[in-house]
Amino acid sequence: MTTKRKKNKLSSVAQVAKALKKHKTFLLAAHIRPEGDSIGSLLALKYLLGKLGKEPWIVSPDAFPKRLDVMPQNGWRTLEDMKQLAKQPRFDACIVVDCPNMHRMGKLREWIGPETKIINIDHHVSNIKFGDYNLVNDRASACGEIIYDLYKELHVPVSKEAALPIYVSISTDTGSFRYSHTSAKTHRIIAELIQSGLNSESINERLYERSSSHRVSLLSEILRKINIDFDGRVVWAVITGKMMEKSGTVFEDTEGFVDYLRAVDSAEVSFMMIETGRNKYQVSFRAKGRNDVNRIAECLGGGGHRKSAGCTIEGNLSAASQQILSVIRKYLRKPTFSRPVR
Ligand SMILES: [Mn+2]
Repeated sequence: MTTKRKKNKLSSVAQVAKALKKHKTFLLAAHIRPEGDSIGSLLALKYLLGKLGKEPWIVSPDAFPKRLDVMPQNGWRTLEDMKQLAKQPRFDACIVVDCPNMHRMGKLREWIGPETKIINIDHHVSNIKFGDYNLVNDRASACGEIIYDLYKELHVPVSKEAALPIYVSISTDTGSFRYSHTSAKTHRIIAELIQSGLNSESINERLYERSSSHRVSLLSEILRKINIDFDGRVVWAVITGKMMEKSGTVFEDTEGFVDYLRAVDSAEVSFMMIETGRNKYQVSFRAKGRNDVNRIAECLGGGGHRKSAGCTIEGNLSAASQQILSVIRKYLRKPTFSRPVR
């Protein structure tokens, strides 16, 4: 359906700003199971397009996650909500954020007709530049940072309502300004948001200090069952559907758990396998130092960033985990695999 698109061509912030001015009705989309960067970027884009007098529609295959309710949910539509509408909107353009490929959009892909322009805004190194416009900057700490660039390019002041989602986007995707690609520019953007009145302390409290007792009890079970391999260089764990059921948790409650594995001092590569269906696992990878988990995830049909990536894998637990470990073994052994730290 997208055969006529000029793929693989990068676009500048100015070119995408021009495209935003050109069109009227926009579908704003992110990946399935959206997290802080996706949702923050979608909301900040929605305010930006509103200021330009456009008609933005955020549509997601998923409901708004409760743990991100520090951000407003009004205007968030699920595919189910869209089905209830008497008249379906026609979109001139679709802005896809935080998606390395269109597959990550899930069922939302079906909403993009051949005449709909695709504006791909992303910071994944694995992005395949699938859009008519590809504003892909793998140096950006979060998509929210690229949306901020669009505000500047279009001379739209970052209002208080836009500052909040931009902050959430950057804060969550950088692990509170700890991970790679957290740059001087990242901190300058945050300084500007705080200067304009954003209360980062209360936002952080609502984002990071509200684990339910169910989540904590699931975490305690996982931490008792971590696997340490390759002389401590690889640390991994599994969350089964049964464990979630027993603790009264759901998939979104597991967000951030992989970072506890990464925090083990000897861990160079860590991964968490989360059972999402029968013999189906969502795998999150994290790397420390010079390791590149994007490569590992790509070998398994996924992708992401150098320090944080993911894939889905099918098969029974022992076969699936062995498959992952064998790919990791391959990359951990190759010294040429590491690239110099920028
Ligand atoms: Mn992101």
